[in-house]
Amino acid sequence: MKITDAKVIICSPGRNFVTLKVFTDQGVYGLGDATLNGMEKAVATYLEDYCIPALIGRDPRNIEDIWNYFYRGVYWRRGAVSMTALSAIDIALWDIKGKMLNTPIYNLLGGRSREKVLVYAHANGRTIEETIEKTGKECAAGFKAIRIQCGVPGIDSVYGVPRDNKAYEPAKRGVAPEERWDTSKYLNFIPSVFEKIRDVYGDDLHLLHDVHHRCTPIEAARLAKELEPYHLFWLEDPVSGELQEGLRHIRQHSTTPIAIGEVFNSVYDYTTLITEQLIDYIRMPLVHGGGITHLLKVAAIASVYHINTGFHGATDLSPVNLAAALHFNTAINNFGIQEYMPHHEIVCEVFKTHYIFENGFMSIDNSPGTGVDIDEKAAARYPYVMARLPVNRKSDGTMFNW
Ligand code: EZ4
Ligand code: CO
Repeated sequence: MKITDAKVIICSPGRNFVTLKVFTDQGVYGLGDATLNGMEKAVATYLEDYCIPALIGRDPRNIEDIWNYFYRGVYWRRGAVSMTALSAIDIALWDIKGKMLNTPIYNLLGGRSREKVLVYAHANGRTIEETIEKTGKECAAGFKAIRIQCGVPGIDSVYGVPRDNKAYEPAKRGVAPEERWDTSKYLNFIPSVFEKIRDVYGDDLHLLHDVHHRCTPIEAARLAKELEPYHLFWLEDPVSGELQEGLRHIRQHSTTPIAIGEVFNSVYDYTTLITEQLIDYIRMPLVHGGGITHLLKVAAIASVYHINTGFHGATDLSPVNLAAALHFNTAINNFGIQEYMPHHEIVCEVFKTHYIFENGFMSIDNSPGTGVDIDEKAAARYPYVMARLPVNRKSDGTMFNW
């Protein structure tokens, strides 16, 4: 069996997605997600100019070898752009294998470990009142776990909290906007949000919070400690994590569970964090972390240290990634939770999926491979739109040294 060709499809049904389609001489093709928010074209170029020419002619059944060819065989290893490209190749190859064997990917990963996959929703309010209201809406929709973000008095623009009450979308059209951030205002305010949410919704609901890397280790330690009474499911990306040892500060001061790594892209970003048990959840998603092949290894190492997965799953990760993640989450033992934000409804015109959300959980059927297909004619109706994630400065204009 041989790979005969591959192509990159960029479309923007509401937001940009990059999809890799790998063709074989058996008529079967595979799809991989290659979306890296704000850097879409860099990944597309790396795939088109560097990876695809080297992919053609290889046997798509040899996923492990192809993974190592594009990781270890490349002189300049790692990095978000190349790891996203490699993830897309890997997911497409697992899709092909599933289709060739007429079986869903979860079956290739050891079969079912669970009936359904716990997911969490987002409640993003500009004020505490709005956050309470949005949390109520997600509870009514059936969610058992909700990520709570809130505007902060005195800060104009809080990452991920829409100012205009529109859909969640941290990327803005055009060149990256510059925003101002004030960590002390944020730290003084956030515990009061969780106090009110617990007052209104009680103790059963799982609550999560995302710091988006906006603290130093000692600031993050203070936040984790002050949020302790509200029993968070996790505190996410409390620091950037580039300095893995920095997480020791947080652990020394608090029992709030820590999730990290939606911007990581290899197991080597995690080694100290895992082996010193400095975290509780792995955030690195399939689409940016080297695909199923690499995350299987990361999850296996994490499992030895009682660490679970909690993959990134915002709307800028395509339905191809979500489907692959649901297979992965269905199969592995140390799954924790999956982030889930429903895609804009026009995304369904382009991507045809086989997963459902029901009463707080998601499940995927036994369609072969990932179970996702792409309608290329529909994709062509939504051309690429330039959009970038914001840059933040302190209130006096200094760049942060997070
Ligand atoms: O900032 O997906 O946990 N979710 C997040 C997301 C990410 C965006 C980046 O593209 O932090 O909002
Ligand atoms: Co996050």
